[in-house]
Amino acid sequence: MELYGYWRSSASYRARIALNFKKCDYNYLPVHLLKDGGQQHQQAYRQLNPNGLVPTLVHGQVILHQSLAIIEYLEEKYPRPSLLPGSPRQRGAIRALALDLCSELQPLINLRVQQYLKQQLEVSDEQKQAWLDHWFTESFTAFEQSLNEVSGEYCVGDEFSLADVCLVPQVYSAQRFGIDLDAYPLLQSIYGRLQELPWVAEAHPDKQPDAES
Ligand SMILES: N[C@@H](CCC(=O)N[C@@H](CS)C(=O)NCC(=O)O)C(=O)O
Repeated sequence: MELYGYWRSSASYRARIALNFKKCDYNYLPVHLLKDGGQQHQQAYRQLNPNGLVPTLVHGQVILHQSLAIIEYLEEKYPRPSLLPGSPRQRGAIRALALDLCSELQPLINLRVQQYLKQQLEVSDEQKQAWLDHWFTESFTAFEQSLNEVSGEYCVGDEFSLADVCLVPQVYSAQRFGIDLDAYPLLQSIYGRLQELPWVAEAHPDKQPDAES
């Protein structure tokens, strides 16, 4: 199994956590998002992932893009331990929280969006930071409210799930972009607990072969 990714890409980080949780052996193949004009745009890579985004999973004849599709593929191939535990109601809550982060927040703060703001729309660094602050605040305020309803030890109840897989990288990104997390005590305490899990710790960007200081 091969995972094409970038050390501090949140979507790659999600896939790494899921692969580790499922105890899958995989080769990690770095795609540098900034070098050579962005290796994700090179034709050889776009043949694997037409969107020019990481991650991509290759498993035999299977080539998959979209981290949530990759994770659902792993879930179906290797159902135990499950990333969608609990009742239909809990699984619904898990999927909703995962989508809140992966479909609503992350696309707004992605590298290509930030590059477009800077290069095409010529916004200042202050305006770009205001953009990031705004979307993180919108998303994390709602997420904290949802956690009040559905969390236990982890995002949904007391079992690790896909929602936790998605939360860790988004909090890492928030810290990287200097977002103040004081208003989200539940989110912070769950994040702290998640960091101690070995399959999460091993997936940390700083532990990847392409990590830069
Ligand atoms: N929805 C996609 C998002 C993938 C994505 O946005 N990847 C980012 C890194 S987190 C990327 O490759 N960005 C490169 C770019 O914007 O040029 C997924 O979950 O796989």
